Amino acid sequence: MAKPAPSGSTKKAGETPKKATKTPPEAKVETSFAETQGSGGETHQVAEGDVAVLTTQQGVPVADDQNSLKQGARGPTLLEDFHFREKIFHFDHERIPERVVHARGYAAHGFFELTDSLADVTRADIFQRVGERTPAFVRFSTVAGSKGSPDLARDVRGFAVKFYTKEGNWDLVGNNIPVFFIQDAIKFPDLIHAAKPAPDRAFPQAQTAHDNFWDFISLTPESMHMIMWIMSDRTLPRSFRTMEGFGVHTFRLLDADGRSTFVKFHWKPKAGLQSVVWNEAVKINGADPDFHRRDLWDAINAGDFPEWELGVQLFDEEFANSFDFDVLDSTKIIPEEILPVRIVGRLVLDRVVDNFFAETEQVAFCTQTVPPGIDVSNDPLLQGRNFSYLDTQLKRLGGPNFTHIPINAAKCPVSNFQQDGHMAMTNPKGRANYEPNTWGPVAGGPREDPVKGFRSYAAEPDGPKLRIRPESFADHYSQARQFLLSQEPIEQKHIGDALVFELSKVERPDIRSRVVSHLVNIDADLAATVADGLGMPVPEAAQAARPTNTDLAPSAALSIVRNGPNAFAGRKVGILVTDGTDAKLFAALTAALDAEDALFEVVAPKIGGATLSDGTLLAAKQKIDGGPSVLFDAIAVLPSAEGAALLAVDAPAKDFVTDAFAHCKFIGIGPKAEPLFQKAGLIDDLDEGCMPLTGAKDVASFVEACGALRFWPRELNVDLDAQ
Ligand code: HDD
Repeated sequence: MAKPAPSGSTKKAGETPKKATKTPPEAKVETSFAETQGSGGETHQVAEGDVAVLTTQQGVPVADDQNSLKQGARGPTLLEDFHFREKIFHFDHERIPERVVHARGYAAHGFFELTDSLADVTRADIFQRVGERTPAFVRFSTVAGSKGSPDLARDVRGFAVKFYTKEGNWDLVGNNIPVFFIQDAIKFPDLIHAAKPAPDRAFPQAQTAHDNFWDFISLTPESMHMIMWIMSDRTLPRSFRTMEGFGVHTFRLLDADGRSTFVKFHWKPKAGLQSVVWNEAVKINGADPDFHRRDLWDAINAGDFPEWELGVQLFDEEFANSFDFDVLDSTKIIPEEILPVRIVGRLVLDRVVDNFFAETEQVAFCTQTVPPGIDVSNDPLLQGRNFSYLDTQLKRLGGPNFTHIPINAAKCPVSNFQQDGHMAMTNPKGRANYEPNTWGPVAGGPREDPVKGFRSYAAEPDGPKLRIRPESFADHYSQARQFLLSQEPIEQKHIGDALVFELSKVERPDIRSRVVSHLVNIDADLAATVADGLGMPVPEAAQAARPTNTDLAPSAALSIVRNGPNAFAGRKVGILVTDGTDAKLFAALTAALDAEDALFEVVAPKIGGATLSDGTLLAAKQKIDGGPSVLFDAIAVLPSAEGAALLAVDAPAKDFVTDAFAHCKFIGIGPKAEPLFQKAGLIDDLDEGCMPLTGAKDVASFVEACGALRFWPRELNVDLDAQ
């Protein structure tokens, strides 16, 4: 008879994670809605063992929620049925407009902890006291897709952080890429219209591989630096946990005397940078369209709290004027090698939301929400955003009181004379709703505080009123080239591949050609590779407003591969087992993964699991058809001899190994697995990334090798374009 089942699911056979330094996660108790939610937002306590009575929104107990009120058993439904009407009315109004961009997103709560005081340059309260924690809420998103689009679209990721500081909220509304497509906000509607589905046919969804997008891009040379970033694997993150974040614009920090220091904000993931490959992304979207949100949910609930360091690049007017590019131009970076990033704090996400709509959907970020000591710059993209975000919340959340929604409300005192409006939730008592006044115990409050209050930087106006793009914004190619040359060869190859793929979906040859004409200004080799991939001649270089500066030094900080973790912690192995799998080998592998703080999922022909060689019944997390290898960072294939013979004729099992091979993953091969690799056509191609797993020694080498995340040399053997 089978022994009791160890869990075959994630996180070390279901145990609490070993990361002992972390606070154990609060268990997420699955409850029914009605038991926890009061209509006024308060919690209604229900005595243990009791079930709450179902009520209408007005609190009237409901006797029958199965049948509408009818005239006779088979008669028409009556208008008088207020319970039915209220229920349907509320359902009909459940949806609010999705965000016009960044509609698909996922969020979590956490805190920011200051590790290095910035009191020397800013009076912002959040940056004063080392060790102090400030509550934070972070929403990650894709840009172009609608709310239900898949997570692994090739797209920029939003990285929006709301800090609930003691002197008001601060929204740092950034992306996972430090530059942007356009320099002036007036072009934002055009950019987004071009990227989103075409208005006549309403496709394609959540992708840029179409004529409209590349038409706009080919006519917008300022986008070229961003194009290099979005064609890189930065737009295919493995997880929200493995991507950087950037404030993008130059902001200002202000000290108590109003002195200004320019600042650029960076988020650096503790888990290291990691992306997936394009073919894998396409398949993940089918296998698990919620791949990123599931990953965040699972990691936080397992106590493996995602963490980022906050870094700042600080500089003054003199540096700004000496820098080759305009610091107000959002299509440019300041390389870390020129201006180091100073780490000043950490962001930890340690709590999932209770209700997706209330928190993730209703959270409203606004770039202009800054506390005293932080200010905006004249970057024309940021200036435009400062209008757009407030405006969009009115449309999306329905009124000016979106700041009363708990997720948006400041966690410090709020007092002013603004009143009423739709859904006003925090309503002051008393008579005076104007200022100045002489009512109240202390006449006239609340009053301004000239010392504590927010003050803008006293910038001097910069000349006549004009619609003009400054000369200092005119270089469109130099940093695009610098980014490209900062990549490892495999990363450069992926950029070329992505351009060929995207432009192959563009139907008009003149648009393809115009895009490649810009690539000529970036790098002749890249232009030649892409032209060859498209089967077209290399066109003349596009006319450049400024010639490309080919002397910019590459920056190691821009490569994903060079900034990986070199460890397998937090990553996941898919272990394929069958009846008769060697129990000792399975135990050795899972123990080694445990020791590495890595995860695993058991994949088996049947979801009920497999009976191991010692008679243990091992539950499966995935049936083989539902758990393809694209869901894992590496795979181990440990069937018994009989099991391997069965798997060898099973298409999903063959896909499991061929996909892992094609995606350059490390593959652990159990002693009896050969028939599967034989039938899958891989047996003659196995390389050093395909490692035998026979005993403890092999297992240790395999887990160690997995720390490199991918065996990149293989890609040259599995890609026709590379041969
Ligand atoms: Fe934006 C949402 C990031 C340029 C107008 N943007 C939005 C979100 C992020 C960004 C992360 C989602 C916030 C959330 O999770 O709720 N946007 C950026 C970055 C930009 C940028 C990093 C360039 C540096 N955006 C930009 C411009 C405009 C907008 C130039 C308009 C002039 N963005 C919006 C918006 C959104 C938005 C329409 C849609 C939903 C929302 O604001 O709350 O106002």
